[in-house]
Amino acid sequence: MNNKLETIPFTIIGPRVRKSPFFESTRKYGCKAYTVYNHMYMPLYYEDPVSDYWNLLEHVTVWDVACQRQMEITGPDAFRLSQYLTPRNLSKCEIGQCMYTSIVDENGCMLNDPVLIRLAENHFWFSLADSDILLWAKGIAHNMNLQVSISEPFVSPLAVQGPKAEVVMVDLFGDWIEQLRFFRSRETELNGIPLIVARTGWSKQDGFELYLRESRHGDELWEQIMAAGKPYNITPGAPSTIERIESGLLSYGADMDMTNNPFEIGLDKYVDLDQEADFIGKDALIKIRKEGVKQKLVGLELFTEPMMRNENRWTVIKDNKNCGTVRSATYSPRLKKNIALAMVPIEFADDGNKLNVETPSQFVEAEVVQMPFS
Ligand code: THG
Repeated sequence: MNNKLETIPFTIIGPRVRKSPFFESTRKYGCKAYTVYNHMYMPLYYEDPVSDYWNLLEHVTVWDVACQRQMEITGPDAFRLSQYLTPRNLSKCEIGQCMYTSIVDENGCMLNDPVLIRLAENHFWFSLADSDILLWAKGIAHNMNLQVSISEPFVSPLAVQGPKAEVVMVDLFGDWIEQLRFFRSRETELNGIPLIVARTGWSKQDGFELYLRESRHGDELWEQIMAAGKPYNITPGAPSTIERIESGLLSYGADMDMTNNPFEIGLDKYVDLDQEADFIGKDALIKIRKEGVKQKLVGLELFTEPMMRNENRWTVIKDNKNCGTVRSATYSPRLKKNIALAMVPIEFADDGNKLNVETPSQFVEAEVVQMPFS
């Protein structure tokens, strides 16, 4: 590929796509690229994707992930509806607990993979990936005649991620941060800014998400975290494509979509088909579990020089036949190899299987490897 011939397309910031309460801060701190997620601008990187990645691995980074919008469900039937929306067993979810869930349709196919927080017995936030689940939930609730209120409050997560996230958070909030377990949350405030702090986030480098309840404090919250993180080399950052592929964290729309079921993408352990409660897609998922899946999302190593372009959806080839698709790919600076997530037929999904991948510029040898990559 001749890089000189490439032009870099850009996106104009306009009023139709929403801005997060941290948007002005992200501009001020030099965000160089945004994408759109849940109809909102989301920062992609500041220095460059690789420098931002090292900042995440070695220090601590602050991410504007306000685009992980909340679907709030309250009212007497809030538990019933929330459980009906997901194959995860919510009777095991304590108040204050978070759960990684899937939302599937009647065929057991993925509509979203939110992180849920149970705020009270009948009060849930579904922190959504990039699809319009509020409409789906409203339709379901209306049809079932449930006594619920479903809305999108203007609550905005800000992530603090990296090995030094904990020390920054302790300096800001106190020692209780050390006791906050993975996927637990607590209501708190920071100098009068009401927040929910959870030990969650889309990286495996440890970290927290601060759910901002009052948008007008967005830039103030950002600045306070930046100030507290100064001794620890804090930098602005964003969800890192490189780190999340290394860690095997999935991206809705990239690695999976409405045509995939949770078993194909390795979310088996978040599906409870033996629970008593009914949920959308239960019969379909029971059938799929019985029959087995026909394809699977696997890790691939691609044997070629570092591939810096991240366009994916390349064709996987076996014996001159198309047999799957690369869904996400990146060069890993840490592992010094090209890694990818690819959907392949089940007969080629075992570790060690040799495949090929056709990118726009080359024909690459590849091998199925275990995830997380190492
Ligand atoms: N945080 C919050 N909301 C979100 C995301 C987030 N909504 C959209 C998107 N990210 C959802 N996707 C994921 C994917 C993986 C995880 C979280 C959100 C994750 N997985 C861990 C794992 O796979 O090891 C742990 C899951 C568990 O054990 O419960 O963290 O990042 N608020």
